[in-house]
Amino acid sequence: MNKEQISQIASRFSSTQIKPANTRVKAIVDRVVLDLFNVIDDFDVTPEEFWTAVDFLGELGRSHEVALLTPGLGFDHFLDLRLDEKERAAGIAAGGTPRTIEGPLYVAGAPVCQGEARLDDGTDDKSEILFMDGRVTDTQGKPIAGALVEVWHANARGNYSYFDQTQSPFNLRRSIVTDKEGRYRFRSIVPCGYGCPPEGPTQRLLDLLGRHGQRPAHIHFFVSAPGYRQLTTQINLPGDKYLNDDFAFATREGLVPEMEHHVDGAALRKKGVDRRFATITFDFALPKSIAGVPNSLIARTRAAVAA
Ligand code: MBD
Ligand code: FE
Repeated sequence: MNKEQISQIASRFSSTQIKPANTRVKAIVDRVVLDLFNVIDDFDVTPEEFWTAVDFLGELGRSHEVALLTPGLGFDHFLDLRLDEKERAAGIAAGGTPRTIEGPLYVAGAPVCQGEARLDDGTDDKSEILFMDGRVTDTQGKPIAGALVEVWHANARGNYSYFDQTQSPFNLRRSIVTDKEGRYRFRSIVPCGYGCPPEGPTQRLLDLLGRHGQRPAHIHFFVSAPGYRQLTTQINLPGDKYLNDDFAFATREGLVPEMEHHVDGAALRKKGVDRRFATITFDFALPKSIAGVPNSLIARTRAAVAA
């Protein structure tokens, strides 16, 4: 078929409207259908291949992996790049901490702590201990008291509580309110990188693309304060094999802080711990909200557990 015939077929289907449509949904669906008709024709997709793809999408949904495949195909990072672009165009102050993708594993309702928190439930006494601290400031470096730092990360196997029911509720998840100097600090364990479920549909597709499904070790944050733009970001731990080879394309300059490792007895005693620990200091800078520019908190379906 030629492009003209394909577009005639698609517009015949699109003109079957009998009542008012949502014009935006209709325009986008019409376009997606036309583009996929062209893909089928350009690649001479067989019916068997088509139905294999339909089954794949069904399995992706049943496995709750739709929002796992999207970062793997780069959609989540692409949306971030578009938000960056819109903020630049709106004249929003540079100098804020870079955003990066949320990922599919946030859970709302984590315990709220004032100034400091312990994230791990203490059951992992083998992993390196992590002490992380820093400040939330505006883009001029002025501290923001009472900012909310929501933090979540994986355990030593790369698994997240709630999705991994073997962990205690809200393990490695807390919401920390900054003190009057804008400071937060927490104790946790050093997380390991994440790998897509090896038997799942996402990894099966990645295999067909000749790709791995690994993320470097990382820690997620939502940082918010009244009058400022909400920040969704992550830090990566330096030295990870996948640091610059993240299947979800989320590593960004400015989000890889230094991490110091402490092993000597005096340092351990001073911290009151009985095994090696790492320290990270990282400040978050938030631009002010601007009237008329939508805030950056994105509405999407998220898991939530009553506190
Ligand atoms: C993760 O932990 C994650 O952060 C992303 C983006 C995708 C899968 C697992
Ligand atoms: Fe993650």
